[in-house]
Formats: sequence, structure tokens, C-alpha cells
Amino acid sequence: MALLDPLLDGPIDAGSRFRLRIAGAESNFAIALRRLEVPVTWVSRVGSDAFGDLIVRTIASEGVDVRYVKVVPDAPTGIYFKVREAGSTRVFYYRSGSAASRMTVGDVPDGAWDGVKLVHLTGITMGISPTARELVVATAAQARARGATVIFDPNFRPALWRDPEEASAAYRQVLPHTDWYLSGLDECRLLLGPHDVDQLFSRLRGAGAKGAVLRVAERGAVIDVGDGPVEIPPRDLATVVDEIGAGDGFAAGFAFGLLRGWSVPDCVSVANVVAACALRATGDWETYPTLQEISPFLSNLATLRVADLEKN
Ligand code: KDG
Repeated sequence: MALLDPLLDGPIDAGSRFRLRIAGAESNFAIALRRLEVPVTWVSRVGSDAFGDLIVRTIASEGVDVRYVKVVPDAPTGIYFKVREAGSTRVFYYRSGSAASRMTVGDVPDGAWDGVKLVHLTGITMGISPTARELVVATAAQARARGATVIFDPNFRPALWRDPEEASAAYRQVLPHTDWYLSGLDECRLLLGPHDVDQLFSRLRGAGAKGAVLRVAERGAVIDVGDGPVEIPPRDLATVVDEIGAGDGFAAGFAFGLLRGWSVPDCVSVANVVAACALRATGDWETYPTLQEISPFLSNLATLRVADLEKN
């Protein structure tokens, strides 16, 4: 989407000024992972308008492969606004009937699967239209059939659903194909019920997810290691300017570790670092780190392999 990001905190009013940016959960993820030097392809639809053009150009300029993005003349690019007040950020959308909402099974052609090791999908795409929802389920199933790891982040956005139950029922269609379910703890409770962490993990497993990681804001994230949940705290406490985009950065850091075959605690440690970088400015993705920026941190991870160091 195009993002209109306010220059000042406070309610929107006549004369409010905005910076034009671009953002969206999956493209945020794509940029974050690409900055960690992993080849990434992003698939979507944008309108053939100035915003669509800006989105494709910006994402391509980060080195993400955009060859499968469809630029369509019959629907506009979605837009969203942020409002930052009282230390937190709200978003609102103008995306009904957007180009992305026209996505459908078939938008991920066979050629897009060459060499794919990991697929990242979110519940936002499931919320924008029934055809986009089908695409997410079909892509997860296909990824599983092709032996790729599937990461699913529900990214529950209330504006896109009648209620959490509707969203939860949709997400359940993806869980049987999901290797890693990454979600906020509060979000998970909203979707699955007010359970303790152990019960949430067992419900997610019962619904088909092979593994799950629950983010707990400044405390980092909780993982399920079989004999009870374990919290992996972040290295430092981050200064929070704007929290939007942190979850996508977390997912990208986690994916980076998975692709290198690292232990789950190490994957979460990298995820915490990338997420913290997203918090330090108002854009969703602009402050995601490069591989070089985080390599001093990576060299302290317990399972880092010499081969990985040599690659860099
Ligand atoms: O996770 C960040 C996203 O919420 C943001 O980039 C916008 O994709 C977006 C959405 O639908 O809220």
C-alpha cells in the first residue's frame, strides 16, 4: 500500500502534513530479509497508478524480485494512514476493492517456485478478499507439497474482519500447512481464547502448526521447546518510536536463522534484533538493518557456524 505517515503526533486535522511512504506486511518482510542478503521474491498486485508505480520501484530498489507483481488497470492501489497518539500508532485503510484484493489463485505461477526454500504468508492478505484468502491457503499447501518451510503470521487487523472469530476460522485453514506460526501473545489470546502460554502452544499444534513463536513486546518472544515455554529476551531494550513493522522484521530475522539451519533460540534472537530496529523510526521498514549492521551480534550466537562466517 501507499502509506501516508504523519509528520507530527496527534489527531489528523485540516492542514496535517504527511510523508508519502510505502508499506505492507509482506513487502516489509521481503525488504527485511533481502537486507540480510537472502534472495527474495514478492508477489502481489498493484494498480497502474502513481502509488503502484512507487511501490514496485521502491521494493525493487531494495533488490527484491518483483517480476511476478501484476500491475492492473482496473483497480487502484490501496492506501493507509497512520495516526500516532499517546505513545502508540493506529492505522486506517482505504483498500476496499484495491488491486491487491483482486489477487487470486494463479497469481503465483509455477516459475515463481524455482528454488524457493521458505514462504511467508500473513492473515492480512486473507482479510482483504475471498480470492486473496484462497490464494494464501493454496500457496501454503503448495509450499508444503514442494518441501518449502511455511511461516504464517496472522497479523490480525480488526478493520479487515467482522470479528476475531471470523479471522480465526480463516487462519485455521492455513495451520495444517504451517511450519512456524509467529504471532503476538495478546493477538494469539484474542484469536484462540484467554489461555496460558502452554495451552496456546498445544492448541496451535492441535490445529496443525508444527511450531510456534509468540512475541511478548519488550520481553522478546516465547518458544515451545517441548518441556514448557521458554522466553528469549532481546539483547537491549529498544526505544519505541513506532511499533508498526516490528512483527514483520521479527519474522524476517526468524526466517534468516531458519534458512541457515540455526537453533530456534538463535532464530528468535536474530528476530528480536531486527524487530528492535523497526521500532526506532516512523516508517514500517526503512530502519531494518543490513547484514553488516547486525553481524557483530550474530557472531555471538551460540550455534553460529564457521561456514556462515566465511560466507559473509
Ligand atoms: O505489519 C505492518 C503492517 O500492518 C503494515 O505495513 C500495513 O500491511 C499492513 C496492514 O495491512 O496493516
